[in-house]
Amino acid sequence: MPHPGQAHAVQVLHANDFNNNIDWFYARHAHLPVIIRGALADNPQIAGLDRAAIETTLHGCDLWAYDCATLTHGEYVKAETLFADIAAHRARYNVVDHSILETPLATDFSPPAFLRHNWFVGSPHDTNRFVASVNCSVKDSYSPIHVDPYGMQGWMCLLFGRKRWRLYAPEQIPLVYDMTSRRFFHRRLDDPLQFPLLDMADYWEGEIEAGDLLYFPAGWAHEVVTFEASFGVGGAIVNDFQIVESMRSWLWEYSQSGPGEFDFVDFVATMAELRPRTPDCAARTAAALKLHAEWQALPAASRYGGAG
Ligand SMILES: O=C(O)CCC(=O)C(=O)O
Ligand SMILES: [Fe+2]
Repeated sequence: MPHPGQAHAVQVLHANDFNNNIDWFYARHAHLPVIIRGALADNPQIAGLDRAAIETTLHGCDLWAYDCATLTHGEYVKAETLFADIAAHRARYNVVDHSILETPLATDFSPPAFLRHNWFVGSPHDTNRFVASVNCSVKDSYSPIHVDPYGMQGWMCLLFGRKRWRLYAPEQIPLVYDMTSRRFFHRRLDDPLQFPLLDMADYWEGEIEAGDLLYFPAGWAHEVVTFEASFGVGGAIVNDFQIVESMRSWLWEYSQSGPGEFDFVDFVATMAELRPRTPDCAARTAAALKLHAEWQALPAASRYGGAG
């Protein structure tokens, strides 16, 4: 009998537990997903917004929305259309990564202090839009298992609502991914028999509600169920603390679906020169770039899983 996967509860901490110390956060906590209570203490104007105030603030904004059952087929939707859907329990759209910079919330918002070591801020590759985004989900939205691009670390903090996250470490991915179709298992659409290793995958699971922030490390796959209409702020991070893991994840992404929108290797090299902020930055970046060089030296057929 194959061994069944282990279910773990995501650890819950309070922002005060690590005193907003970035080094302590990465040394002690950031190797696993974690839920952090009280993480918007630096953003009283944002944290203080109730549902009505959020609706008023975003009125007139076009938000980039995905299909709420698959997280595909993006299109722009008016914020008031989304809030009308929420009120009517109409499940059509899920906004998960619309840059906060394109909304009035940007003026008041700064990421939580322990998550500010982020190479996306001010990079020559125009990556500021990844730093913080708004999330607006109708009840019963379901984001199937996926890995965020560029092996980004991610976080999401809810202002209202409730979501359950299930997360898989990078080494579990082959158990929940079909190599032939190059697709992750979709819990609501796929036949589990097509994914025979599924039950062997270890995962971490946790629920967030108003005031809670969920963080996940570089390259972790995740799926999210929205139990109650939710609104929050999230963000993405690439930095030298986890640059090797990000590079490994991006190389996998590249081999499955291409390089993404910007030159990740140049991004890593230039940001490491601009901002060697941890003592191990040079060594970690060199290790990440070496992974890329070794991958590039492979014959093309191996680099792209034989698909050419
Ligand atoms: O909230 C969701 O439905 C998906 C969120 C997500 O995948 C992310 O923030 O990376
Ligand atoms: Fe995601």
